[in-house]
This record gives sequence, structure tokens and C-alpha cells, in this order.
Amino acid sequence: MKVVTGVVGNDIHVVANRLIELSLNARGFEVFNLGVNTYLEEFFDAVVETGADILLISSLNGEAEGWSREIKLLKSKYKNLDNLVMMIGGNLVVGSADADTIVPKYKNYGFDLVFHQVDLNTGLDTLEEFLKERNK
Ligand code: B12
Repeated sequence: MKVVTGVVGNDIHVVANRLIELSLNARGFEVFNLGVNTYLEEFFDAVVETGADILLISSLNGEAEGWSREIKLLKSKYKNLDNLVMMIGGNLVVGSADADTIVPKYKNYGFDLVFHQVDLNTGLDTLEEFLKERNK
């Protein structure tokens, strides 16, 4: 399956992004890594261009919260994205807040899978379970 990934907004934390690419490759996904400093339009354009099944967004400095509010509106401008699996993780707020507050908020923004301060392998295991259930 194809995954588009990258770090949203003006966020330059690159280490997790590289690990995500390597880990997805090791699990057999085809990865299109847009890297750091990526804007939402660029993510959706890349999904359309590559025919990706999954969009995996990272945020380390927390600015995803601002950007994510625009997702529903932006996504509605693209065709054929109904089956796209939307996943996000990293530090999903500026400052601190617990996952019980953050996860429902991001689900409401349109994400299927949300991981606030969860390690990458746990997140990718959950993604694989999610895909297995969905394809039953
Ligand atoms: C190194 C670092 C930097 C370097 C980045 C160098 C580079 N080019 O990558 C420099 C010094 C440039 C930097 C700058 C800044 N930083 Co900085 N930085 C860090 C630091 C120390 C380590 C980050 C790192 O690389 N970790 C190693 C990787 C492997 O771990 P990770 O990032 O945590 O990623 C794991 C998980 O988050 C998870 N994950 C990540 N994405 C996803 C996605 C999914 C789907 C899943 C499941 C999991 C997942 O998987 C990874 C592996 O398990 C952290 C603090 C810390 N100890 O984590 C702060 C930190 C991320 N930085 C922070 C901040 C605030 C900044 C600045 C705004 C500081 C400033 N005032 O200028 C700037 C931001 C610049 C910008 N435009 O983005 C904050 C963010 C806080 C927040 N969200 O509220 C942190 C947490 C420090 C802190 N405690 O305040 N930073």
C-alpha cells in the first residue's frame, strides 16, 4: 500500500520523519516522504498524484492543531479521497494536554487514527490492525 507522509506546517523536526519513512519501508509500504515544512495542500496534492491509500502526518512542535481545523474544508475540494486513511501523531498540541482531550478533537477534524506522544511502532502496529479490520 502507498503512504504519503511528512511534517505539517513550519515544523522542522526531521528525525522522527526519517524514522517513519524507514519503518514504513521495513513494513512493506511504498512511501512518498514530503519531509518537513509541508502544507496541507501539498499533502493532498501528493495523495492524488500518487494514488496513496494512507496519509500519515507528523507534528512535533504542536502546530498541527491549527492546521488540522482546515482539513474537512480542504478535503472536500478534492475528489475520490473518501477511502483515504488519515493518521496523525507526534506532539499534537503546543504545551501540554492529555490524550483524552486531544484524540476526540483530532477525530473530529477528520483523522481516523490519532497518536499523541505515542511511540512510532505502537502507532504503526495499530495502523496495520486498522487496515486488517477494514479489509475483512
Ligand atoms: C532536536 C529538537 C529540536 C531541533 C530540531 C532539529 C531537526 N532539524 O530535527 C531544533 C533545535 C532545531 C528544535 C527547534 C525547535 N523546537 Co524542538 N525539540 C527537539 C527535541 C530535543 C528532540 C526531537 C527529536 O528529534 N526527537 C527524536 C525523535 C525520534 O523522537 P520524537 O521527535 O519524539 O518522535 C517520536 C514520537 O513523537 C513519534 N511520532 C512522531 N511523529 C509521529 C507520527 C505518528 C503517526 C506516530 C504514530 C508517532 C509519531 O515517533 C517518534 C519515534 O517514536 C524535542 C524534545 C524531546 N526530547 O523530544 C524538542 C521539541 C520537539 N521542540 C520543541 C520546540 C518548542 C521547538 C521550537 C519551537 C523552539 C523554539 N522556541 O525555537 C523550535 C521549533 C522550530 C520549528 N520551526 O519547528 C518542543 C515542542 C513542544 C510542544 N509541542 O509544545 C519540544 C517537545 C521540546 C519541549 N519539551 O518543549 N528542536
